[in-house]
Amino acid sequence: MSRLIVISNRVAMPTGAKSPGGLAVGVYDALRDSGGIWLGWNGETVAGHADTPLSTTTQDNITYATFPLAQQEYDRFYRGFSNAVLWPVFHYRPDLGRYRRGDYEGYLQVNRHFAQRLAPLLRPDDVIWVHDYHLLALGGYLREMGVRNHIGFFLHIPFPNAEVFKTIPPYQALAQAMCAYDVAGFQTAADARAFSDCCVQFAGADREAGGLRTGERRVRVGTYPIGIDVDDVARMAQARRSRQVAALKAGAVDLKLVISVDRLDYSKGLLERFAAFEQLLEIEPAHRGRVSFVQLAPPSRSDVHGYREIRRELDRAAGRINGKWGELGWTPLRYINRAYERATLMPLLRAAQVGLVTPLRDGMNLVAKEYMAAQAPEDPGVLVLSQFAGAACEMEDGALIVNPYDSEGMARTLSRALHMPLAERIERYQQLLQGLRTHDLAAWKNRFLADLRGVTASAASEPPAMPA
Ligand code: ADQ
Repeated sequence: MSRLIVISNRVAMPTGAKSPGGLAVGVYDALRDSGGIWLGWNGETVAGHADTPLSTTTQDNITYATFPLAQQEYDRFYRGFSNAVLWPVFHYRPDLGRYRRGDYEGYLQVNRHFAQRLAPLLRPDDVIWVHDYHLLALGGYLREMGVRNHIGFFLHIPFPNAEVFKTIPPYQALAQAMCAYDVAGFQTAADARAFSDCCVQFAGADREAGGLRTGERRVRVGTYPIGIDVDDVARMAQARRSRQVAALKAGAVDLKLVISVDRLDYSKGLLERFAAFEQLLEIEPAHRGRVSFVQLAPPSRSDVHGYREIRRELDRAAGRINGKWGELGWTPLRYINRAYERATLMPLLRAAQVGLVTPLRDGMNLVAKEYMAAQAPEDPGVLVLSQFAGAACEMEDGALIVNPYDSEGMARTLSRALHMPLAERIERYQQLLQGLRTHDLAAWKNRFLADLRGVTASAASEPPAMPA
């Protein structure tokens, strides 16, 4: 089998987290199967120009090739265009976008830099898999440098519709650059459709069976919903004694838990969720003192515009809710800005009667899947899921689907979840588990790679015109 080359903004080093999450495991398995290279930023920034040589480590047939970013690259490429333009706009929040031409130029420069680092390492039959919104233009630069390998791209976040995409000033150049990939993969059919629409409208592409054509070049456009390793989550969730679960329930054996776990991000809908929980306490006094809502939300990207503000608002809301409703022996809302090891997190998910996953927009949302896989089959909890999470496409029959903009509706659904009879919970759990197994992490990577290896490469044709 030909080697696999994975490129992502960050690389999960083998010496890193003790229990890496879904994506890192999927990529690692794929690389180990065929041998290969994982190339990306090492997470460090250096002063001046980042022309340090690649640093490489090889383990289990995989070479990890990483490099630092110069401070200016970090500011423009990562903090600027990637996280203050692409992230908000792709999550349908152009109002939070902060476009600066210099940041866009920095973004292109770093994409070109990735291509320059990668090209000398390539063998003719290597298959290249590029991940996520930081690297939309990488394929175009590789083609410009004469790389003819199969190159696939997978977007982990949503792809916005054409009217929203158009709010990014260089939208045409971005759509054109993305047509350099042989396979463009998305979490949902709606994302794949939106991408195709943008390429037709803004990059002169024509639709054809299975994807798009621009001149001689073909792009296969597909839907590859990311999944989890169900058995691994279930195994971790069953840890016999969890100190954290015991601490949460301290003294109150009958206390019911509602749990949410997210990076602290405005796209995750935390404020709306807090409001829903408060409404639940208001409309159903019986829950007071009997249900606690646990929100785990480690801060992320605190140096990016928009994140400080949401954090301040959440601090205020959490303080107000606990001040208003709390009692000496009961804290209604446990709002914790910390990341936990997966081995700690999964038993917490299992201990909660309701998993509340209500992003305003999300590519997939793996927590929704992890919550269900972590449940005890004989007494499972209930998933309350936003209609705007990619996961809703697969989980709508088993989960209770809500509109995160309707706090009152969410409160009523929370109540329904807390009162749901055991037989219905089991039926929904079984249905969801079946889906999770069919679309698990291995299926995601196998389907994507089978398509990528199987495409008839059109790389010999003209490369797209990349911005200089
Ligand atoms: P994220 O936006 O990071 O990922 P998500 O899919 O929920 O969102 O994945 C987060 C992962 O981090 C999960 O495995 C979760 O368990 C873990 N995590 C979150 N909060 C944690 C905490 N407090 N402590 C420990 N672990 C925590 C992007 C897209 C998603 C898409 C994924 C994968 O935004 O839509 O599902 O990529 O494609």
